[in-house]
Amino acid sequence: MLEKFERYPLTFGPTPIEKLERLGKHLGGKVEIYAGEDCNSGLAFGGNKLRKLEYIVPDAIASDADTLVTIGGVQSSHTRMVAAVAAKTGMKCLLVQEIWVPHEDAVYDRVGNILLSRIMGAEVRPVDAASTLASVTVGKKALYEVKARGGRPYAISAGASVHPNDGLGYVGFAEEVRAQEKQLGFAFDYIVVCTVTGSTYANMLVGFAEDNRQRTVIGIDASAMPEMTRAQVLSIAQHTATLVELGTEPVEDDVVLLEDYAHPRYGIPSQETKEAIRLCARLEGMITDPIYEGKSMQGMIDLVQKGFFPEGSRILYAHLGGAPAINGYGYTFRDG
Ligand code: 5PA
Repeated sequence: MLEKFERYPLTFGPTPIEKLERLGKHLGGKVEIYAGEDCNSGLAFGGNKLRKLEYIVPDAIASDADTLVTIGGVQSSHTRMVAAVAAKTGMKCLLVQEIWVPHEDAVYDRVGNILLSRIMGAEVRPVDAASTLASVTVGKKALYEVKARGGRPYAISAGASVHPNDGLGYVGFAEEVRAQEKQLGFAFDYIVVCTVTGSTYANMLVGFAEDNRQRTVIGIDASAMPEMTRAQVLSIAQHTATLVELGTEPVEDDVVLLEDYAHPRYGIPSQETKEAIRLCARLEGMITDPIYEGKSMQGMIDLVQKGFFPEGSRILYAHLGGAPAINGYGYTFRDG
């Protein structure tokens, strides 16, 4: 579905899929759990944004931009990835980092993702965020500022979602998994994916709709604004379906977004999220973060324990990166 679109390679290529044997056993051994996607690039620890950015960078280059401008929370992984891509493509980078999350660690705005962005040479601008409207204004101001300095900005939205081409990367993920399934000799019954700005999930859904498996992709909301996220997932999925000429239009019932795991709020892990992070770290040596992947890990564990997946199911946990954020939660995990 993707041949006609230009791609700027930022990832290694197909990412390995690994069986989480000990976690599966610990949870009763009735289902098989696999993970894939975490180690997808040598750029600044990789992650899901790179797949999206591979199809956005060609447009930025074609527009003759010299500065990538984007927005995210203080421990945004997305802003870190945009900083890495700017470095790699020889552009400048301005990052608006909004204070979305109340935090316990005094160094929250000095470590993890934001630290890496600074090291990669991005200009990092922390701002207080009062509302979505305020975010739009701050974003616009940043663009004006780059222009006023004589720069040529290219704006990338939060999470690289809602860009006309952001969907292609995760349609590609589905194509990649289908090829890997041929080698493995079986197909996954379910795919579990963390969801915030929506395009990772929305576009996996489109990719797996190709062989009618869209409802086996389970989105775990980490935004704590599930209605907004659900609407955004559907609208992105419909846009991408048209773009790749899927031939069918995703409908509301295709969006299986579970909202029980985002509490108490975006960026703050619940007791259950912390337990899930520890469990998968201790059984598998696999690191998930308190903002995103820890919540989808918690969701998957809970769903296995509840018997949501029929016995014998093979589940693919899409690990979307994000681990550097854990450094901002040193107090939370001070005793392990
Ligand atoms: C993010 C997003 P979507 O935004 O495409 O739904 O992806 C959710 C997600 N896992 C899942 C990780 C590690 C993520 O970083 N991160 C945002 C960020 O600013 O980093 C866009 C919110």
